[in-house]
Amino acid sequence: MNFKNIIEAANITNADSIHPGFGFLSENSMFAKICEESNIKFIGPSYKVIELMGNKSNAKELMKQAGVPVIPGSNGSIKGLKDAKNVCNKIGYPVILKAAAGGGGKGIRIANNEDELEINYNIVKQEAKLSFNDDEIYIEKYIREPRHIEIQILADEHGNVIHLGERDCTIQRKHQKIIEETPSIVIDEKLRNKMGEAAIKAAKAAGYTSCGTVEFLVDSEKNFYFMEMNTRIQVEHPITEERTGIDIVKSQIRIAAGEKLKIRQRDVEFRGHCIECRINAENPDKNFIPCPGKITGLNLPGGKGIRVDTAIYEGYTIPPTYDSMIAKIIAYGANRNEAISKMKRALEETVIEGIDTNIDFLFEIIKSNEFIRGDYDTSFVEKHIEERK
Ligand code: MV4
Repeated sequence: MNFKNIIEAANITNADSIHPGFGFLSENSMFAKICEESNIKFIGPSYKVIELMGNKSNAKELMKQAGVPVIPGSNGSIKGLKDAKNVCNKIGYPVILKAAAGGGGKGIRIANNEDELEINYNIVKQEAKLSFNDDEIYIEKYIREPRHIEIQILADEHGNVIHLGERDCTIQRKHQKIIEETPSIVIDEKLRNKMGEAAIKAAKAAGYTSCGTVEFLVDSEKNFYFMEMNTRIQVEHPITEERTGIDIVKSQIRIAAGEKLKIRQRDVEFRGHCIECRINAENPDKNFIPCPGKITGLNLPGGKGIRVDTAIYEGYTIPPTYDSMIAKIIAYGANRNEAISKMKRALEETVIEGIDTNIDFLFEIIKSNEFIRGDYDTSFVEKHIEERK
């Protein structure tokens, strides 16, 4: 997290660019700006776009102006409790209050009526002030049991933007994704094209470059709404790589080097089905408490259709100071059933000794009837946890 040391390391090693990964610095506009000022290419969008998308309320207003569907709500940020009440009376309850500087689930509360609005308005404002040092909030109609569908895009520095289809990231716990898949069971080709077009429109409106993700909520009637834009490569990008055959990180680096996109939208082909499971060092039986420590024994899965993205090895010690995600298992099959079978086999093959992991928990979800039917929404994991108690 030490900007100065990172820039110095880049200078000493004659690095002309920095890839920020998907960690803390990947969406830090200040870091991107310092890279630019140091003549080091930040492999990502411009710091100005990161900053613009970082304020979720402003980002939403921009998309609304550009004609991208957004969830009904306040016009930009809320000016006070009275303003909040007016907005909510207009859109109707339930509503959701969100911190403009938030995103990904921090600083959000639902209100079912005016009393709850009064309470939660102050709570969200306080939380936003404490977490982000920015108490700006906005309000939206609350959408019940949505699916979280995101569209991967690639945008070069010459105005070309393409999309690589959707990822269904609905299976989450406390706003942490656990399992992602593509294609989504709720998205057909027509809707994919429509959402892809909307994502491209969003990227163009923002003057976006590099790879990026446009997040949408999809309601039970398959209406889709822009939620926010992630200005980094994401953890779940491999499932899109496997289904399109496009190396997103390579594209990101080529774009940063000033190259034009080599592929046009009509060249993008979607093949088969891909699922990712995130392996975390945590104990699902103890409220998912992180479990750092030494890996004393390890067997990773392999074979056709299985990709494992990880850096762990036998003897490695997982430090307590980092994220608990230690590996990703990515299963590709000709169709969804095949991808599920391969994932089950891969999870069964995986052995990680010395620490607790969520592997058995992932297996339970993958083999559940709801998952197999593709019948799930954002409350699926919480319901599953309740059932196993
Ligand atoms: C919503 C919503 C329903 N209606 N907004 C959660 C994370 C943050 N990015 C926004 N989130 C939500 N926003 C409206 N207007 C429901 C959620 C939400 C959610 C979204 C995607 C995946 C899991 C979720 C779990 C709880 C709430």
